[in-house]
Amino acid sequence: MGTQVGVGAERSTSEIRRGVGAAIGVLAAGVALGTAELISAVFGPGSSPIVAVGGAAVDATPEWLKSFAIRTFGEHDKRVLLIGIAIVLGVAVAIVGAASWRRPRLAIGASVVLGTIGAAAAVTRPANDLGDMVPSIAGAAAGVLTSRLLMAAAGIPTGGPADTASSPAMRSFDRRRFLRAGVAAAGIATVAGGLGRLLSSRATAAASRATALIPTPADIGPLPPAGADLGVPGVAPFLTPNATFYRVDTALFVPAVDAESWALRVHGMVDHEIALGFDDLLARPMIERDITIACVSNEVGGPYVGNGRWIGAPLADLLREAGVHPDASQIVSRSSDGFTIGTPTAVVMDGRDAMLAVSMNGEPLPLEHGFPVRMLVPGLYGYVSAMKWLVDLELTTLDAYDAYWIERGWAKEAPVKTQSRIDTPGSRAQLAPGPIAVAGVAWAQHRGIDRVEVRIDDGAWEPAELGAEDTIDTWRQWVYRWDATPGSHALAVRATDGQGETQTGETVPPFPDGATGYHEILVDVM
Ligand SMILES: Nc1nc2c(c(=O)[nH]1)N[C@H]1C(S)=C(S)[C@@H](COP(=O)(O)O)O[C@H]1N2
Ligand SMILES: [Mo]
Repeated sequence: MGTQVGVGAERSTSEIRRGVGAAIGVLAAGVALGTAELISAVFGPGSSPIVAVGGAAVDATPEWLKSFAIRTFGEHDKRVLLIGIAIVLGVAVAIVGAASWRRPRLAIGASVVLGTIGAAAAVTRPANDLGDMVPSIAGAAAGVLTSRLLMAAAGIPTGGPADTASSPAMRSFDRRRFLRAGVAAAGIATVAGGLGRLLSSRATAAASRATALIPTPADIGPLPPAGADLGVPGVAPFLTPNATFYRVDTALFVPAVDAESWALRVHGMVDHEIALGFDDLLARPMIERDITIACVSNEVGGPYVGNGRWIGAPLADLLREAGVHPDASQIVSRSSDGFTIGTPTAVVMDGRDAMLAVSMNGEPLPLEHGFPVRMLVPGLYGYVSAMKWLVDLELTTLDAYDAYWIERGWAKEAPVKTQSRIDTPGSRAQLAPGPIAVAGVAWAQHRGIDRVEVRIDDGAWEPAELGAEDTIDTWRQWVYRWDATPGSHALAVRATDGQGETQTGETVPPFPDGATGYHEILVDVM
């Protein structure tokens, strides 16, 4: 049982009643706004009563007050306005809540008034229409419902006129019960509001992506040659479609960055800091290249590797303009959500096609793959090169800073290890005897693939046929025409890179600098 406050404790009771009533008003308003934010994610960011009333307030503010606000609060002026609105609203609903002991219908009246203000602001904002009233109306309804439930939990009579006419004494105030209900309401308000903000920022980023320009490259790299794709069913296509491209990142929610407000800062050990916006980046000469990227966490035979055609600005040129100090051995990149990657400067400057990419396979970068701008450095694992949602580049030394995964024990420098994968037949496949196409992909970015061999059981390594080479920065398909004989068989593959190094058969796990070992599968032929 919770703490019971008897009807007799008159003095303190009236104070508690007012406090409880005020809390109910604030909580109900919180749930109302949270609900409205969540629903505004469906109707568009402009339908949020907070955004609409805020916008209307800005428009209604006389010029002298606006310039006073900008003078006084600078770039925080909008935040000050929102805080002001929140305080006014909070005081109003607290007063209404405190009065609702005597006049329980007041909560409904207040909800109607506030909902109407929100709906009126939303529907009259430029570019809005009738549908934009829905979040405010739904929010008001949620506010009424919440205040009713909390009043019931607090023991406030919410019944008809007979009830209100009688003494509004606190029949039995169960403090624990009310606290539970209050915490639940606060939780709902926070989760709904947070989710609503999240969804609408995602909608803003998606809208930005939908209108983002794809620059015309000044330098178009080789197109995948005919024969890069061997056309064997079941093998990863030579260019990986965006929809099936692997995704690896620490982001719980895909960061929502819009191109219009995107900015990149290049700073640290440079002669001149550089700040550039998305249009500035697009105005730079662009290159278009096929580049295969891979994740260090990929197990032998795993899926975390893909090949895309990317358009971007050469990173080395930008760094030369910034004037990188000779001892600045590390480029630390940061994303909008605070993730960090460290890349050796020497690798980026050695002539390879390191770029700030804006386009992936003919489209603006998908949100999941780093819209609007990501970094790519052919030949390095993603965690030391491929920063998505990039917003900051800082030149420093390798000793001075450990990025996110380095702090967690992964290797500081991580060139991609030569690997090969059997895509078909699948592991444990049941096959008919006769000709079988054993096929897959092999990669050793920035060294290229010169040879792929297949071994059946304890037999000799037999050469596979290779797809035509695109560049040394891309993977190659391979196929081995096998005449399958009845029985269970182990099939293994190995690749040799462009420098004549054959991948090692020694099996090591991905930690700390990439897995090695042969991809081997078992099949049954019968
Ligand atoms: N912002 C950010 N960028 C990131 C990561 C991340 O967690 N956050 N992960 C990196 C890792 S480990 C890899 S393998 C690649 C994967 O890129 P993809 O998801 O586009 O395939 O992104 C890299 N860039
Ligand atoms: Mo990765």
